[in-house]
Amino acid sequence: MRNSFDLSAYFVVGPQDCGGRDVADVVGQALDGGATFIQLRVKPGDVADIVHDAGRIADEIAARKLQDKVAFVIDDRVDAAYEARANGVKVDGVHIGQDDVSPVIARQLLGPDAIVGLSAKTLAEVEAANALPCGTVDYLGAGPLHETATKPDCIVTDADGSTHTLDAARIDALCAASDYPVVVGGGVKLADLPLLAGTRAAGWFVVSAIAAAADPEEATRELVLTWRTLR
Ligand code: TZP
Ligand code: MG
Repeated sequence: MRNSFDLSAYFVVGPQDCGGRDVADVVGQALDGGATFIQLRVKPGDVADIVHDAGRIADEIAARKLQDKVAFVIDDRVDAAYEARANGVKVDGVHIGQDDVSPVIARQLLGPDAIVGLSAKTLAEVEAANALPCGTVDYLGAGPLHETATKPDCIVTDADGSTHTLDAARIDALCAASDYPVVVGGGVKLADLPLLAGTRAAGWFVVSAIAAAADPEEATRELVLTWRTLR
């Protein structure tokens, strides 16, 4: 059976985001603060490095007995997720972008029990995700709420070439159109949670609000408790 998952407090992180701190330690702190979903996003990364870090992050999750509560996926690299799972590392699945391997191939490679997340930031991308074979995709990731130095190329481009970030109305339009839960991120900080909580988003995702915080555990706890109060 596919693990159920909680998108409400979704932490995306790789070694490049941790200011010289160990990525598995930072994930451990985020877990102690209440993160509900972890994505390992290594830029750049080769399979061996990703599988190594994935094993250490899976150990942090297991040490807290959170394997059935906190989902753990790898960004982009279906090959690394496949290899990790083949080596007995508890990776639940992948999060893929529009330019990565197709979600259908990811599903075929990882099997029916894996979690497959897909980035989709326009109505056209949401509708294309809806049209995929049933059971291909589990959730969508949308952004950015704000332009962000963590992923400078993340911006929504309309058919006429104009670019924009998301706002509450656009988020609600994506959520209403989507057959899947939608998690929203990109420049999200504590102060954005009231706006997000007023939308139909299933949760928020962040990199720097946790990874670059002086105290990642406390930063996560503040986000999680604030979200719980708002929802
Ligand atoms: N996908 C869309 S924006 C983004 C990703 C991975 C980066 C978000 O990083 P931050 O630091 O929370 O703005
Ligand atoms: Mg990607």
